[in-house]
Amino acid sequence: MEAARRYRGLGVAAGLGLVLSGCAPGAPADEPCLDPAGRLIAHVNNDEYPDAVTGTEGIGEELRIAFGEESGFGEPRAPRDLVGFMHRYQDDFYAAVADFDGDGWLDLAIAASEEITGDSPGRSPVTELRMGPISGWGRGQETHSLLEVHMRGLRAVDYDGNNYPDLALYGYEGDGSYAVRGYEGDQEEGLSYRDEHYEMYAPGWAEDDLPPPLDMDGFYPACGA
Ligand SMILES: [Ca+2]
Ligand SMILES: [Ca+2]
Ligand SMILES: [Ca+2]
Repeated sequence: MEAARRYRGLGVAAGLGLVLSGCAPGAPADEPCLDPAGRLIAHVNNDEYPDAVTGTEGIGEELRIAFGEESGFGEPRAPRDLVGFMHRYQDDFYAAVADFDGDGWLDLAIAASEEITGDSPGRSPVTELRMGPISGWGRGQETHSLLEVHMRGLRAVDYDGNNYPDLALYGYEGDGSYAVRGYEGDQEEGLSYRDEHYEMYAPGWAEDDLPPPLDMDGFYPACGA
């Protein structure tokens, strides 16, 4: 609540700028930053209140977005809440956020999967990249399809250390095997799939197999710094 109050002044300025320019959303006025509690404070949707993102270090199940409101941050929303009405009754949900195309708005990678049953992988009904700003219920400005795999994890990473966030996907390949696949982010191309990040694993834990999560401290300044 404290953080929302502290950043509101900047948020109001951003809202005003949009009204005056009267065009499609430009970059948000405030750069994302890390607050003392380690939350990523950024404009996720295109309103005047900064939002708080947490849980970026796991495999995407723990991601939460608390949208800013007049009275502070609202109830954090989980990937299930953001996936869309049609798919919220799937079994498992994964999401990762980062500005994958470098336009200043956080983008949402999101997947909904059924449980693994039997040896064949099937494919997840939702494997999408939604370009920000992202609405409070997870809708983006544009939606792109990610690889049609049986998703078991999503994480924002940095494969090449080039200051653009990348995306690692963890998927069930069938016969008890899992694979990590990777996209690289780029300001001009957006995310592009890269064969060289394909790695196959026998049964194992996603958290051990995925590349390390994006180093938030390295990517984002401290709020107010
Ligand atoms: Ca907001
Ligand atoms: Ca973006
Ligand atoms: Ca990168």
